[in-house]
Amino acid sequence: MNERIQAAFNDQINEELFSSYVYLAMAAHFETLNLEGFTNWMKLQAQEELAHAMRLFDHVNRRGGRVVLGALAAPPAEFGTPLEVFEKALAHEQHITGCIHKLYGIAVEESDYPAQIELQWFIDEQVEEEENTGRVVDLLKLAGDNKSTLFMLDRELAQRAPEEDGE
Ligand code: OFO
Repeated sequence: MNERIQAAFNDQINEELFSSYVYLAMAAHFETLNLEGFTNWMKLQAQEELAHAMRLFDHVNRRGGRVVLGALAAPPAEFGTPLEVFEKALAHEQHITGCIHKLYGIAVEESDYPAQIELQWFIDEQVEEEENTGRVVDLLKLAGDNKSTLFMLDRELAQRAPEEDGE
C-alpha cells in the first residue's frame, strides 16, 4: 500500500478510536441519568467502533503497511438531554460517513483496489450506523417530555446485544 493510502488509513483508525471514546463518554453520561438501556446501547456502540478500528488496523498490516497510532482528544463529559446526546451521535456518524467517502475517493485516485473493496464494507456500515442512530433520534422526538415513553425506550435499548462479528 502506498504512503498516501497508508496515512489516510491511519487517520481513519484514529477517527474510529475517537468514535469509541465519544460513545464511551456518552455511556458514562447515561449512567449518571440511571438510564440503563441507553447506557447499554452506547457501550455496545463503543465496542463496535473499536472493532471498526481493528478492521482497518488489520487491513494495513495485511497489506504490509505500517500502523502508526496518533493521540486521541478527550471527548466532552456532558451531552445534555437524551435527545441532544443522540443528535450529537447522529452528527458524529454523518461526519464519519464523510471521512469514509473521502478515504474511498483516495483509494480510487490511487487505483488501490483491495482498499476499495475493504472500504465498501464501511460504506454499507455507515448507512446502517446513520439509520440506527437516526431511528433513536426520531423516537426521542416522538417521546418529547413524556417520561413513561422514555422509560419504555430505555427498556427497548437494553435489548441491544453485541453483533456476532462484533462490528
Ligand atoms: Fe465506525 O461507525 Fe460509527 O463512527
